[in-house]
Amino acid sequence: MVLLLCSTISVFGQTPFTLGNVKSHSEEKGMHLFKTENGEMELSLIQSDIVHIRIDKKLEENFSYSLVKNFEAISAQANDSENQIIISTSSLDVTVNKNPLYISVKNKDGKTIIADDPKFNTTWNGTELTSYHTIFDDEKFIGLGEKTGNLNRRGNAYTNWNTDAFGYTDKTDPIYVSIPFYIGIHDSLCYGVFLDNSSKSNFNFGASNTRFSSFSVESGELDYYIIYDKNVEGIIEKYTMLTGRTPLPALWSLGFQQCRWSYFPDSEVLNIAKTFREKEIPLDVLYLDIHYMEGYKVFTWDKNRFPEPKKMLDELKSMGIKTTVIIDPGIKVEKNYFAYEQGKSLQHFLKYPDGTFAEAGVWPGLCHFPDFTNDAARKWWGQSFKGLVNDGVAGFWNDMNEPATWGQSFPSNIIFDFDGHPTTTINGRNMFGMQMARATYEGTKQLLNKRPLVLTRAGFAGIQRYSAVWTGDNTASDAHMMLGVRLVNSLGLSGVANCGVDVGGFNEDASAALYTRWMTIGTFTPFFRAHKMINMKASEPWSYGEETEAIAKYYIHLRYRLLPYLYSAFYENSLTGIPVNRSLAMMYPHSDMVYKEQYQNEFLFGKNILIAPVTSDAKMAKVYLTKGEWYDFHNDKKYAGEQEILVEAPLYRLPIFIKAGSIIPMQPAVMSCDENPGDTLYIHIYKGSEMNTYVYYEDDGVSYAFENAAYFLEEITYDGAKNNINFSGNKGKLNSKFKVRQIVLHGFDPKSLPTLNGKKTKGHSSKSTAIFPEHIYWNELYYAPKEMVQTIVLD
Ligand code: MIG
Repeated sequence: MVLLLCSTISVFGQTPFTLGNVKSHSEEKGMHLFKTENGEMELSLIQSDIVHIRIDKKLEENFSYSLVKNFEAISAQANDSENQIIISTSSLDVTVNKNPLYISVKNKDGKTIIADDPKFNTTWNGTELTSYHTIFDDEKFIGLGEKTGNLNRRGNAYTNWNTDAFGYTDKTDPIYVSIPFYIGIHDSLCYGVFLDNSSKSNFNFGASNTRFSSFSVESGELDYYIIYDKNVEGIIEKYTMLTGRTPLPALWSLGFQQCRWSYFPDSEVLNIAKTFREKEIPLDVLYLDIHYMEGYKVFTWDKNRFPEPKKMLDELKSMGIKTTVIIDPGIKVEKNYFAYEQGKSLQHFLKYPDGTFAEAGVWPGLCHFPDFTNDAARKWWGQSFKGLVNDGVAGFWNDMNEPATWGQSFPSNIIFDFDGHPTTTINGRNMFGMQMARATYEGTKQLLNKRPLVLTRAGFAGIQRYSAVWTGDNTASDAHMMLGVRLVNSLGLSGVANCGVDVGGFNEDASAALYTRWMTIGTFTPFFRAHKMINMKASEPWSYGEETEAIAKYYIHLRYRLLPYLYSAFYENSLTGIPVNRSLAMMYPHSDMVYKEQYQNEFLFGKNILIAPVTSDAKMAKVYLTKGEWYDFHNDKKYAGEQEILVEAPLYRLPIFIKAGSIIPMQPAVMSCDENPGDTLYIHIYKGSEMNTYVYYEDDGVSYAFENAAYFLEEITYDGAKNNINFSGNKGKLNSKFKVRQIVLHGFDPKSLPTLNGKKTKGHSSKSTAIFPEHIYWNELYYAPKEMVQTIVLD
């Protein structure tokens, strides 16, 4: 019998119905199977604080690209009574009510974390299957990856369907990447939900209603995980345990990157590179957009524009510059074009149900598309980079992989292999970009035998294992600059730490002020690349006049000084999934202030540096400082936390604050990561009262030797109460490239210098040069700060 939600609602014979009452329950090795009037549910715990639930009319074998492996059920105690079953672990009590079936999850304090709406619970509406949850009055929602809108997603609904969204705004949904994972926050607790289904899904966080939040799939089973932890960091760690973490990126890919649609011919590319060097503006990566190819055919070079690619790439290399080329998924249908002929004879292209190759128009004209969900096709694709790798290309930029095609509609009847679990566009579309990036990553990693740079526009949950993500075709506006900060912060909450935006804005011309401000914010973005659309004003740092150039140069230098700190943050991310850019909501989820529109863009860059992004026209900025004490990075002025402050914020002065007790390693600026930064590592310590441990990590930056402990790793502990700094000694097998370590103390009294590993130290006062060792005053005209920083240097 179908349990009617409301007997009067019936749309053309389709009446929404729920799972209904439990008819039978069985358990095998911790896996509980419930058969109900209208469907089936499997429920298990895969560890004490992660619940795995699957619901469908009839459950079948499941397959997931997002998970790093299959997670088995653990055995948990189950108490079966007439109306309910309670499954208990050391962290959770999961109650399954039987008549009708609905679930609630409580922590050990008896507080409800998440609970089905008792009436709607899990509902079919046509083929759409929805899980409804009671919404808490104070509940907030963060994450869901690359989604526009506010930090707190309450009151909004979103769809996951990878889409080429040129000219998107703060309201456009969906855009390029889909990550069906969010974090709910209420009653001083938090939880995560990961919906593991790549078909189109919808999330409603109390949009147009005050009763429930919900998530649904338009087809297939509802397969989801409820993740519990005491804090948001713990939830992200567990989510990335399920879906994977980002392997250490090449150090050079964290330097400054310059792009444009498109630099050509070769002489123009070399000119850009030389101008960076002449102007002493650091640069590690230059990009070649679609014009480098012959007729937009992937894996080819345009012979007129780039007659000797290897020679050009070698010349760039000698300047310390790596080259990244764009690679689109569409392969031109053209007789005798090797990629087409191979793909055709090996049958690696996506097909229609009648076995003919699917086709769509893109840049090269009519194209076929590799089935990246087929293992053999992925390997073939990966090997196709051989020529480019031999020429010396080190970075691979996967664009248009939503996929984007002229006309925007990739038909729904295309067959995807799904690694032996054939399906159609309905499940394949959202997975296409991620599997393309995977094929690119796996292939180029093998060919290079070094860490490749892979950048993708589309992706799905788990994309962080293969590629960096950029947020597509943004627009040169203040609103977009701020939206970009939120997108990066939200991607970080959703497992993707290595991400960035087109700094300066892709679409439309930026004003000098906007470009300048964006470069200062871009400095604190994990992936730092300026890019510009065809026929628009260029976006090199010197394109907007002298003042902009001076400020951009200063901030890019600052980026390079911070590389030891940034690299250590990526190292931490590779082990824990904790992002590099951290929305304040990650550390302070229960503070109402961090969600206010005025403050929602603030984030920590790494563990210790608070950035308060401001618009281009602002002269002053209101900043909310969270708990603890904070130092203004520009002048060492100390502020108490948990207050709103007003600071000067002209273009050269992005509001940057350092948490008291912080340890921040910095190096002298270099023109590229190929250049030796010199002998001295500067370890900045900001006086505080609490104990703080910092893990400093260093390796060769390019190879995989670190997997065999060829790294330098040291724990630095600063104990404010004991006024002692402790160095653990190297825990790896590699010596540090820095022979000298200089400790730079901020906010300390010269009369009470800290001890070093318990021993007395001497120091000498230094006027201000510590934070900005070489460059802050090189152009005083524009931005010498009024106050001087008082620091003490311990050699
Ligand atoms: O149809 O390759 O988002 O970064 O410059 C546009 C040209 C194709 C879209 C990308 C953009 C890139 C552009 N591409």
